[in-house]
Amino acid sequence: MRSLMYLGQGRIAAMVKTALVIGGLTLAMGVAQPASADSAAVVVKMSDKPPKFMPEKATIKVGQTVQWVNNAQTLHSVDADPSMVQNAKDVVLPPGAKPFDSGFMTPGNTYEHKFTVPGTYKYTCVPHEKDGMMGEVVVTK
Ligand SMILES: [Cu+2]
Repeated sequence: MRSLMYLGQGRIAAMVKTALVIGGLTLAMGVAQPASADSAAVVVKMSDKPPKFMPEKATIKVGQTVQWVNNAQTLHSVDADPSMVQNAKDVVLPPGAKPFDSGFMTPGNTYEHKFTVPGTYKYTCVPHEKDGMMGEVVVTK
């Protein structure tokens, strides 16, 4: 009888331990996710139909990072380099800001850019420039 009781208590103790471990893992995952989301001030997603940046306009503070996520099914890009696009007027950079370009982003890929110069940035997606896939980032001081 006694040994059975001990066995029962041992099992309960093991279950509590397992629950604590699972609880700890959930807690650790719960903490890790907001931390990674906080590293980018704004997330801009890309869509195929129609080809668009979402949101098309983002406002951040100087020193913050924008993360672009190609969660669509086709190639997209983030291009703020007038020499890389079809129509240089599709790109606007504030004075002193360096051009940037993600290159082709396959579905599931992300690209991040940290904005250190305040002002208005206009960029396009090279595969969909002619379709009017344009984005804007306003960086405030
Ligand atoms: Cu595109």
